[in-house]
Amino acid sequence: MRPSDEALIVIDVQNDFCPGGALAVADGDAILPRVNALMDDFAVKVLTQDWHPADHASFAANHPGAAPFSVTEMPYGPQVLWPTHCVQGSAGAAFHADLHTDPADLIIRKGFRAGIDSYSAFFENDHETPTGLEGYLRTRGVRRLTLVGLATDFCVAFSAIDAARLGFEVTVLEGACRAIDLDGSLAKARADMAAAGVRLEP
Ligand code: VGL
Ligand code: ZN
Repeated sequence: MRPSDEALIVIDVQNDFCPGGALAVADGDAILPRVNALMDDFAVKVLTQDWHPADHASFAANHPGAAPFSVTEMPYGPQVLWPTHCVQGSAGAAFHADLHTDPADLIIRKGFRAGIDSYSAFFENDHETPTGLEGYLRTRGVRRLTLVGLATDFCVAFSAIDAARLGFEVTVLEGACRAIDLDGSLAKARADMAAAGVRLEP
């Protein structure tokens, strides 16, 4: 068992990001055995859940004429317009049935404000509205984080970079993640994580 100052953060292992889902990540479900095994190793375990209202501004369907995967300008910067996914209470927003959710200490939901997306588990996409996860981890005495989940190049990378900037020691286990890889986003995310001091391990 890892010491109590280390936490496992499992990012968005939800049906919509797995094969058959609305924003399926290739092989997204392949990470499940390793993620479940890791949960047994860590004293502190947090799951995140992408959790959008139906009128969410990140959905292409809410921008007449916009194609999924196009990019628009939001008040907080550029935003990819996604297929409608992880709508609050839908089957797609539920955790994958094989994910061991019972051992989790905390489930943190993000992206629930209609006007702003939240890739990171720490801050919404304006990079300033906190989710509360930092306070939870600090008050539990956590200093080191291991991140796994979906998708490597969006929610995992944004979470890892924010965590490193907040002063946590961060490792991403790439073998327990899968990427969307939109227009080179995976290579960019890997470089950005490395530059932020995130340790990338297989
Ligand atoms: C994610 C795109 C939109 C993710 C969430 O979990 O990486 N990507 N919403
Ligand atoms: Zn989302």
